[in-house]
Amino acid sequence: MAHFAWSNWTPQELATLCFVRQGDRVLMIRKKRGLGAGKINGVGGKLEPGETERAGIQREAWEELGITLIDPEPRARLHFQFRDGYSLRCTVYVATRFEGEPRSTLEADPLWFDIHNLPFGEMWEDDQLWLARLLDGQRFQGYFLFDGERMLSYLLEWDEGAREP
Ligand code: 6OG
Repeated sequence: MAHFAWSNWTPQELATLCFVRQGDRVLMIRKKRGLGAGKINGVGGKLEPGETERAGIQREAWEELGITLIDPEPRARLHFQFRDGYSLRCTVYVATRFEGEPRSTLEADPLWFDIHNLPFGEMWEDDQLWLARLLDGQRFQGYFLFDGERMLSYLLEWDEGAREP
């Protein structure tokens, strides 16, 4: 990471991600399409042109699972630089409530996990560095360098003091 100039970084694309926490359970998806197909992740995806992040995460939750998130709260920003030149910034939300019954769609299958037994072996490599603390109410900025699916280096900056489970 030492040789990457994050200060002048501008992402090529913007995306959102949301993890739904209800007590000790977390709602995620197995993604069927797009970047990270086959992996387990939160609902989310790239923003459409002119779309706000909040509208984007609601659209993705609806398209992927047929649910409407209630008061999703932005808690983190992920900055991804890939070796081939692609770059993506992703805002991560946590929600505790939603409307509708999660169902499988062409884009995703819903999956619930115990918060103490998250499926890191089937998730993007960066998630194990931050997901438990995020679900515990902490906020952060993350900077990650990837070569395809392999994480080469990372930097996490946790907000001091902010904690709202
Ligand atoms: P669509 O192709 O579905 O948008 N995403 C990542 N999430 C994590 N946790 N780690 C990564 O490491 C990721 N790369 C991409 C952001 C892609 C979706 O996948 C997420 C979006 O929600 C590299 O439109």
